[in-house]
Amino acid sequence: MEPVLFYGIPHGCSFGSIVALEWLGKPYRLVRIDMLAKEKDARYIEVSPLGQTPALVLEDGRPLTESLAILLNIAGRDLGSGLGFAQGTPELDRLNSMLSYLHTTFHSAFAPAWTAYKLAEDDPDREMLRALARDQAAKCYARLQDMLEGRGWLAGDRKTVADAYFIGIARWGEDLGLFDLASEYPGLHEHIRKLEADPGVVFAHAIEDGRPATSSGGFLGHVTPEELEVRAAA
Ligand SMILES: N[C@@H](CCC(=O)N[C@@H](CS)C(=O)NCC(=O)O)C(=O)O
Repeated sequence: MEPVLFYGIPHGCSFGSIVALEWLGKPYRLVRIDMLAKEKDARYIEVSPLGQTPALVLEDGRPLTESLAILLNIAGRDLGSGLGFAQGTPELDRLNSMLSYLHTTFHSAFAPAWTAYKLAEDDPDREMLRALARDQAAKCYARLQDMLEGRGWLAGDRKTVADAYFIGIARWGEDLGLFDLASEYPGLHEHIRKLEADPGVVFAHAIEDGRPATSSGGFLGHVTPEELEVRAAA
């Protein structure tokens, strides 16, 4: 079977992997995971032992977890797509550096606010956690805005998997009610606006929202975890 991506709702960071698959344009399928469900499907845990999305089941049935590994796997499937770069090039160094920053600093900045999201409205820790997330994420938005100054894309002179990953995370500031990005970071908001108009991003939103979605890439439909042949991880 073609690669199968497990993506999480609501608003998981797996959004970026859906966008990257659309940009690649090669056949793939999706499995939808409700991240707020109390019980985790046993087949899902077989693919993703930590119970996190994204996870990609490869053509030979091997599961691949972790966004960066998945995004680089997708980019490496066709370097001519411009989504990634060849080993040993300065362009790949910049892409890897950007992806690492987006994951270890930007994604992590929101963790306290996601913890707060799962707490009761009157929980005494809620506002402290949200303030911490806002403080951390503000530094990231400012740094990303600076890094984009005079550049069209986050890494390289074309859109790459870094832009795909970025757009799945950048929305969290407004999703969580922490920022008004248009007024606070107008330069960065311009990049977000450009990406939001991209057909791959429009497609990924429709998929997450459960609306009819028109693929300009290779989307072949959803499958259930039961329909997959999963090999044990090496
Ligand atoms: N290090 C993992 C983190 C993935 C991650 O944080 N996924 C979240 C959604 S953004 C998730 O699946 N959360 C559900 C849970 O932890 O129960 C990666 O980069 O792929």
